[in-house]
Amino acid sequence: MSDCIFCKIARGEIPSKKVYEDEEIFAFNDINPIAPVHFMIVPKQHIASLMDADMSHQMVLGRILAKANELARSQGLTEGFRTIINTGRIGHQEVYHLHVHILGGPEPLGSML
Ligand code: DGP
Repeated sequence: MSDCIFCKIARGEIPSKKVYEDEEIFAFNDINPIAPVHFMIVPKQHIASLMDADMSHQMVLGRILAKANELARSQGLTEGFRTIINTGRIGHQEVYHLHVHILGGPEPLGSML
């Protein structure tokens, strides 16, 4: 999707604070952090939401979760972190390009649920 903001970020057309990139996924800091460390991991392939995911996406979705630990540690999160995937209107999704939020910091995060 050429007009998707996260597609543009993943292509480098919109600047971001990059955390990681490989051929399938891109990770970058959230522009409105709600924790001392707050970044997102996205597939480069446009998948609008978890509501649009199916078994054809299992490799890239697995890759995102399998990379989360390494990327969190690279940002100093050695004692744990929170992962959030907002999905659809009811799930408060704002940007319709599937993304996994990774949040953490030196102290335990307050409950967000
Ligand atoms: P949500 O769809 O509700 O899971 O949240 C989307 C997040 O994306 C929100 O925390 C703010 C972030 N965001 C929106 N636009 C940009 C942008 O242009 N750059 C960056 N780095 N983050 C953005």
